[in-house]
Amino acid sequence: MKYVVLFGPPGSGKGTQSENIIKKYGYGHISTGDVLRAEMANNTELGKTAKDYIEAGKLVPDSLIIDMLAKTMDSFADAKGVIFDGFPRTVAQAVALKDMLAQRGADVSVMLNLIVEEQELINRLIERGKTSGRSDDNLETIKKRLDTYNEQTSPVIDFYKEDGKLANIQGMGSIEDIFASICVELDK
Ligand code: B4P
Repeated sequence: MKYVVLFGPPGSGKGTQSENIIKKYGYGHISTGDVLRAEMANNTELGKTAKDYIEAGKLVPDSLIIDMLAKTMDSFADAKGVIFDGFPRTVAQAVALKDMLAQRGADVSVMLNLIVEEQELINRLIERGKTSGRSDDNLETIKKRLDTYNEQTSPVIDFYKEDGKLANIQGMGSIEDIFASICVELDK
């Protein structure tokens, strides 16, 4: 089974390309952002906690995210592959994922790192904010999310580089062209 980490800054196209991968490869999918938004919509305890972090452009604490992910891992037992979309976002999460997979005799197959210029990220998220209704898609929060990414999330790239799993993907250009580059990596 392939375990694929789909990685990149906010607005780099993780959710967009996950949909394409699911359609073509039939992999299972977990987006920590989607799960958190569902928890927020249902006003659960986790959702109420997550809301404050998300609206401040910060990361939800590792312990909550790791527990959340651990609960879903076994639901993928029969899948052909699994896409981790927006997870891990810290080195501690990357270590936790490695441990969770090792307990199942598995490991991450590849980390797809979507590379997109900062101004393009801002433009995409402002554009998405016009229709998404997402409380974190406004300029002030977008800038904080990018700072959070640069400080806490980008070190995850080195973690996977050292582990021999890093595949850089040019994330600027058409959704189709970017997906074609992703397929080259997944078909290896
Ligand atoms: P996420 O839901 O993961 O969202 P994202 O990073 O904003 O977006 P993504 O990269 O998926 O972009 P998309 O494809 O939609 O996270 C939200 C928040 O949840 C985080 O800020 C954090 O607070 C919290 N969170 C989530 N996971 C966490 C974790 N593991 N630990 C702690 N906290 C966590 O693309 C964006 C837009 O660009 C779309 O409108 C799309 O149509 C457009 N687009 C995509 N590709 C394009 C292209 N090639 N050209 C032009 N436009 C494109």
